[in-house]
Amino acid sequence: MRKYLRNLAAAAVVLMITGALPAWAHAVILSANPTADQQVAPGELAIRIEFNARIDKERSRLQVTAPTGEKANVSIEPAGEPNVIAGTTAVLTPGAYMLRWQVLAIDGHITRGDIPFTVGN
Ligand SMILES: [Cu+2]
Repeated sequence: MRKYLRNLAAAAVVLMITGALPAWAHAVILSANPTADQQVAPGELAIRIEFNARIDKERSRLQVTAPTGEKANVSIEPAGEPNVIAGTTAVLTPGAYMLRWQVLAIDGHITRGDIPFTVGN
């Protein structure tokens, strides 16, 4: 939490100096698996989201909400490309799911979003 606050403060300082958020600095998705509204096969799902910027993986997270409403965090693999977050879910059974991602770009800006997807046969 303290680190999080420090990052927020750092982002505020950037704002004061530049007067605006540099558009290039925000982490925006370039490609994702799953994509929005995709249907995937039952079982473990390999999540992979590629961004346009380097990501602080330790301070980013992936969370999957099951059809039951139960939320499960998915561990982000520490290795790999610096602009990609990846992780593998537990076994998913058929139904409607929501993948929530939140990432901290190395400039201190946090972005987040939701990717709805379906598990089906
Ligand atoms: Cu930014």
